[in-house]
Amino acid sequence: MSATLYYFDGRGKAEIARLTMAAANIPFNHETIREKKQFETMKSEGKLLFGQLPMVEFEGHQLVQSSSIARFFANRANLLGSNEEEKLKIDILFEGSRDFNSAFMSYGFVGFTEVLDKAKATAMPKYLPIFNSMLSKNGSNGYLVGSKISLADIGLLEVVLTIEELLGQDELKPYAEVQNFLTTMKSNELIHKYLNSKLRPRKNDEKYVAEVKSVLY
Ligand SMILES: N[C@@H](CCC(=O)N[C@@H](CS)C(=O)NCC(=O)O)C(=O)O
Repeated sequence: MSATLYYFDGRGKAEIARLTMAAANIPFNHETIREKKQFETMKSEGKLLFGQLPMVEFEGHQLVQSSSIARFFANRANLLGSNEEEKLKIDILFEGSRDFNSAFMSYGFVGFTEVLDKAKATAMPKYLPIFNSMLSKNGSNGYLVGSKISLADIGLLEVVLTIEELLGQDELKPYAEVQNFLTTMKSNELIHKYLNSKLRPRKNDEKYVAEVKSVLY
């Protein structure tokens, strides 16, 4: 059964859901919210538990909260670990990746260069060495935990793709394990297919920021 994702015409808080549905091989289509009226109608129909997007309709569920949506689909595809220790590691590393990713979430909304300068000065030197080290401790096989893709990898992938696109590959040069991880992830057939599809939104630009603001405020 396919899923329907409701979100703006960009990555934002929905991208982790898109990447996870892709990795879990769940077909999905996108309902783009461009006008305040659409958002208000969804809220008045009680479709958004916290009055927020993203929301995914799937098998009668109206799924909200981006990390919960990702966990739900990761669980369907056994991407949450195969024993208690793996499950705990994957969950902790996934949450860490969400914290890391939040450094880029306001890209365009509180300036473009300002967000990148701050991420370069704070989040990147904090998180990249940790993830690099965890990849090394797991045996340098391109995965954070075990020997196959997990939700932790999907979380890290989102932020590493952002760094590569917005700041360039050179930023990753001091982190050989992260570079190897990125190559491994990009060679995953399902991820590759999604990243090269029309479902993958473009990076934030002024038009996108204006559209989101016009819906929310
Ligand atoms: N914790 C939620 C936050 C979602 C969220 O903040 N969504 C924004 C759009 S990106 C929203 O709908 N804001 C409207 C509001 O909070 O009233 C998640 O991760 O899904």
